[in-house]
Amino acid sequence: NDSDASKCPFLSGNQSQTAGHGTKNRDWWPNELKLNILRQHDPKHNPLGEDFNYAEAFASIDYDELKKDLTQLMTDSQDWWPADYGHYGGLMIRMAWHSAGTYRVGDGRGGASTGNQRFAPINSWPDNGNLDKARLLLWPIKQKYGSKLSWADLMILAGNVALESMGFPTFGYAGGREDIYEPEQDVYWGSETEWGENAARYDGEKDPLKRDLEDPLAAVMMGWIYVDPEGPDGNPDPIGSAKDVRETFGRMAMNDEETVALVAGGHTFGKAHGAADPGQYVGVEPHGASMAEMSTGWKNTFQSGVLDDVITSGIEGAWTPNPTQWDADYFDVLLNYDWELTKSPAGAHQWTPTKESQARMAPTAGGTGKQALMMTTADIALKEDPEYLKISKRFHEDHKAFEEAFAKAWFKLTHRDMGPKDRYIGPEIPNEDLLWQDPIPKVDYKLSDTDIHTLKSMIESSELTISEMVRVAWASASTYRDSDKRGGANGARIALEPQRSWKVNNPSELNKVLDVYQKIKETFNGEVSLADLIVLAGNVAIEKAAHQAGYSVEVPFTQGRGDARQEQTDIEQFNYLKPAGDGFRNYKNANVDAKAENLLVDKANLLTLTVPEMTVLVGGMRVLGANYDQSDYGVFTENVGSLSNDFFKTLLDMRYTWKETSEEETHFEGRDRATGELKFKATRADLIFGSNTELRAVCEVYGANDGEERFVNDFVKAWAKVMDLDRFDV
Ligand code: HEB
Repeated sequence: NDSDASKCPFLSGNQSQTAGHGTKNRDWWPNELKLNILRQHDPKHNPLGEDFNYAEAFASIDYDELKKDLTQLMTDSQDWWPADYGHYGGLMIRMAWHSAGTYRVGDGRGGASTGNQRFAPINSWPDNGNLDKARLLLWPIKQKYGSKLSWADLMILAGNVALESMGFPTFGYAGGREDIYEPEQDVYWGSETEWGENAARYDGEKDPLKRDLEDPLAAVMMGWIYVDPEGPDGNPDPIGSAKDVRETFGRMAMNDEETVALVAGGHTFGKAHGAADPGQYVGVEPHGASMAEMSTGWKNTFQSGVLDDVITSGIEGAWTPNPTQWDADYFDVLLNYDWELTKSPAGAHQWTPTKESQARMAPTAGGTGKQALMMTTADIALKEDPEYLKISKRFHEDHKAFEEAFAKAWFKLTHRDMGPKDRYIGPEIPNEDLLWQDPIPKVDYKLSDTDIHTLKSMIESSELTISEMVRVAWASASTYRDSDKRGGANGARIALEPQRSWKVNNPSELNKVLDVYQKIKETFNGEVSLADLIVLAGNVAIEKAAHQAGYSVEVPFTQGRGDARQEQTDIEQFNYLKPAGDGFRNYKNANVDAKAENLLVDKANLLTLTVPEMTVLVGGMRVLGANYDQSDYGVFTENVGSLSNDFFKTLLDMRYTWKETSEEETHFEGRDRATGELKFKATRADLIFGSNTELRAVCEVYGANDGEERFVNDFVKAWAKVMDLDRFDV
C-alpha cells in the first residue's frame, strides 16, 4: 500500500537516500589519500572475464573482411547522421586522432590504448563534440566482431581505413589495445572546474609567449585535446598558437616536422562545423544529457541539424577543395593564398582566402553547393612560425616526403602508448624498428637450471650487499609504467644514459654493482644478459634475506631479457621515466611539490600494484635497507637485510611516539614513549602506512604474529611481479 511504501527511504523517491549517496569521506576530507586509483580495472569487473585472451581472439578475425567492412562503412551514409560529402573519412580520422592525442610523455597516461573515449569525462569534452556519432556509426562493426575487436583497436583501425579509403598509403597497423570498462581515475586532466578554463595550468599567466604549462598536462585548457583552434585563449594570434602547438605536440613526443606533417595531413581531409551559434542551438554533452538521449549529446536544433547545419567546433568550412581525397592541396592553398581573419556563422575566429587570392572553393557538406576554404589560427601557425614555415615549404615542394612523414607520424601517434613491439598483433605490423618503440635485441641463449645455479653462486660470492643488489634490481625494473608500457628491467637501460646518471639511482654505487655483473657476464662468455643478471642478483639478495629471517623461499626468475644499446635509447624520451619520487626507495625530488605519499601511490599505480602489494613491497624494502641513499628513514629494524615484518610491527607499536622534525611535515622521528630515546626516523612515505586507516589495516595483517610468513611470501610474489612487468615477450 502506498503510504507504507512512502515510509521506506528507498522507495520514497529521494535518490540521495539510495546506496552510494550521502556525504562521503572524500567530501569530509578532500585530501584523503587516493588509494582508489590502485583498485581500478579489477578483472572481476571486466565482463570478458579473467581468462579472456585478447590476442588469441583478435587473431581469429578475418582481417581482410574487417577492413572491407570498414571501407564500406565510410560511404554508407546513415540518415540519422549523414556523411559530409557522402564520406565519413574525416570524422573517423578526427575520432582516431582525438583518441590517441590525449597521450602525454610526462607520465605516459592518456592515449588510444584503453578505449577511454567511451567514458566521461572524455566522451563529453567539448573538443570531442559529435565524436559520439562516430562511435555509434561503428557499433554495427563492433557488434559483428564482438570481443575479438576492442573499441580501442577499432577506433584506430577506423582512422587507418578512413585514410586508406581516401587514397593515403598508411605505414601499418597493430592491434593489441584492450578496453577498460570504467573510466580511469588516475589520470590528471587538470584542476580547472570549467570547460575551456586554463588559469590553474598556467598559474594565471595570460601572455601566451611566456606562460608555462603545468606538468604533465599536454593541452592548453580543460576539455581539449591540444590547443584552442581559434588561438591562445581565443585570440587569433598565429605566433602564440605556434607556441601552444609546439608545446603540446612536444608533450606527445612529436618534433616540429612530425607536428607539421600531422596537422597538414589530417586537415587535408574533412571539414569544420560551425553553421550557427552553438549557445542557441546545441544541447548538453553526453554525460549530462537526459536519459532518452541514450548517452549521446550535443543535440543540434539548428534547421536540419545535420550536414551543412552541423555545429561542432564553431569553425566553418573545409581546408582543401577535395576534402575526401589525399592530395597536395593543403600546402598549396595554405602557402599560395593570402588569408584574412574572418568569423564563422557561429562567431568563431577563422581565416578565409582574400578575394585577391582568387582561391578555389570547397564543396558544401551536403554536396549541392560551394563554400570558401578555411584555415584555423593553428593552421596559419604552420605558415607564420619561421620554423614551421620551412617545413611547410619543403613538404609543399616534395609531396612524397610529406606523405612519408605523415604516414610515420600517424603510426607513431596511434601506436605510441602501446609499448614494445612485442605487444603488437595482426597482419599489418611494420617490419622496421623505430626508436620510439625502445627496441631491445632478442637474446640467443637459454640458461639451464645448472647455469642459473652457477650464476647465483657467482653473484653470492661477489661481496655485494643485499641492499646493493636489491636497490639496483628495483632501480632497473621500477622504471616501468603501465600507462604507456615503457621502461622496466628488460633492456638493462639502467646501464645506459640517461638512467645510469639519475640521482635516484645513486650512480657511484650503481657503477660499482654493474661492474661486478659485467665481469660475471664476461666470465659467462656473454651467454647471459646484464638485464637478467640484475634481476637474478635481486632474487639472490631476497632469498638470502628471507633465509636470515628463517624462511626458505625461491624467487621466481623469468630469463630472457636482452641488453639494449645506447643508440637504441632516446635519452630525452627516457628522461620522462625519471621518478619525481619513489617511495619504495624513500626518494623524493625536493623540487617537486607533491607529497611523498601521493607520489608513492602514483608510482604504485604505474606499476599496476594493488594496495596490499604496495604495502608489502614498502615494508620489505625498508628492512632490506633499500633506500636510494642508504639513509635509515623507515628502516624500523635492528636487523637490516633480514626479511622480517619489523617495519609493520614498529609502525603499529604504541611504545613509540612520532613527531615531525621539519616544518613541512616531510620528516619525522620516533622516540621511545617511556625513555624519550630516539629510535627511528621516518618520511611521509613511511608514516602514511600507520596514519591512513586503509593502509594501517593491511599493515595489521602483516604485523600480526601470524603475519610474517604471509609477508615473506607476498613480498616475493609482488617483487617477482615488478621484475616481470615488461615481459611482453614471454
Ligand atoms: Fe584537426 C577537424 C582543430 C590537429 C585531423 N580539427 C578539426 C576541427 C578543428 C580542428 C577545429 C573541426 C571540428 C569540427 O567538426 O568542427 N586539429 C585542430 C587543431 C589541431 C588539429 C587546433 C592542432 C594544431 N587534426 C589535427 C591532427 C589531425 C587532425 C593532428 C590528424 C592527423 N581535424 C582532423 C580531421 C578533421 C579535423 C580529419 C575533420 C573532421 C570532420 O571532417 O568531421
